[in-house]
Amino acid sequence: MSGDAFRAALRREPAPHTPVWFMRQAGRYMAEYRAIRAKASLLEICHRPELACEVTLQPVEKIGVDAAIIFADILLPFEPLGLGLTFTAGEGPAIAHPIRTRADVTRLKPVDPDTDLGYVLDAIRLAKRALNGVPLIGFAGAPFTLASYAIEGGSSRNFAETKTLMYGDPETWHALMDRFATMVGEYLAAQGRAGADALQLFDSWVGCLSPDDYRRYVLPHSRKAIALAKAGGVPVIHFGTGTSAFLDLIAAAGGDVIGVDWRVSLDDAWRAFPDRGIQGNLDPCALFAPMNELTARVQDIMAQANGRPGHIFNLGHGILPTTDPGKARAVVDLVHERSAAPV
Ligand code: 1CP
Repeated sequence: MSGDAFRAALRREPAPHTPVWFMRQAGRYMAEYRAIRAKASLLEICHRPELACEVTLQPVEKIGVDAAIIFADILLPFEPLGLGLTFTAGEGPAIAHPIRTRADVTRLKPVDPDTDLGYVLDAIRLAKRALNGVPLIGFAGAPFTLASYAIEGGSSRNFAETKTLMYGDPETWHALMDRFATMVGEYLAAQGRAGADALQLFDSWVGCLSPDDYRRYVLPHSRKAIALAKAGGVPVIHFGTGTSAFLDLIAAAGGDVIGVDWRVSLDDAWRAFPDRGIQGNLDPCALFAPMNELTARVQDIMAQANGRPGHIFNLGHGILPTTDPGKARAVVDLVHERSAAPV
């Protein structure tokens, strides 16, 4: 069963083949997703467990991945926090009340994941049953990446407002990060109780920091979030992009598996944290390359992992909306063929 491969890799045990899934695997590159999206907004899909469940299953059926990730978004907790969340077509998320001052942090409403985000937990319970043994990943945004959206008011290029608060008012910064760490840790633990087999913490934009800033302003908070998440015994995957300069610090936050992007080789990453699993790290743009080039790149990653237990094949960041689903399927088949134990 392919579910065994993912579960074994999470524990760094030998697996029948290298498990593979893709970040953002349920989404706009799939016609099946676009058909549902034509009838419901992103937030509506998230709020309705039966729709979220349906979208969660699509890449398992169509692409043949070894694990599903629950359909949700890292920004959903902004609704119960009172930040005002909308998604605008083409422009991404917009936060109505960005955080800039200590008073803004004090004003944040308490969040109880079991009630305020209960619809995500319901979707996990539904998907878990429908998946019939295929592992299900729950997820949340890491404190830094969440703080960047909350402070900037949306997506950002250089994180100027985020760093203005971080450098200019460290007390308020740490108060906000501590709030987010507790909330995210409790939310992930609740997803584990609802049935998730693994929990991924997305620190998508943390690579904008220097190693020293990461150590001072982020590490204690990510460590707290991961410790709370792991309390229920469900393994945690800690993912970031642009982290090659501080992989040792990412590992120090405590994840069981570390997700890395294509800017670092798997050999180098594994040297930085020999006692953890590794997830990655095909460039999402490699899926736009001709098939022979794509095959060579997949094989190169397999060669670097060299059959070492604890490798989960993935992209280095989310699959892009213009990707051909046939190419995604081809990568899954290649990884399975090249790693299957001879019979
Ligand atoms: O309307 C749409 O369909 C818009 C696209 C979309 C989708 C499919 C958004 C808007 N969110 C999602 C769902 C989503 N978001 C999933 C489930 C799909 C899956 O993985 O199978 C997941 C895991 C996320 C996580 C997420 N949301 C991250 C972390 C992962 C990453 O790619 O770094 C981030 C940063 C977000 C914020 C977000 N959500 C959506 C947008 C446009 C953005 C902003 C991205 C940016 O700032 O550039």
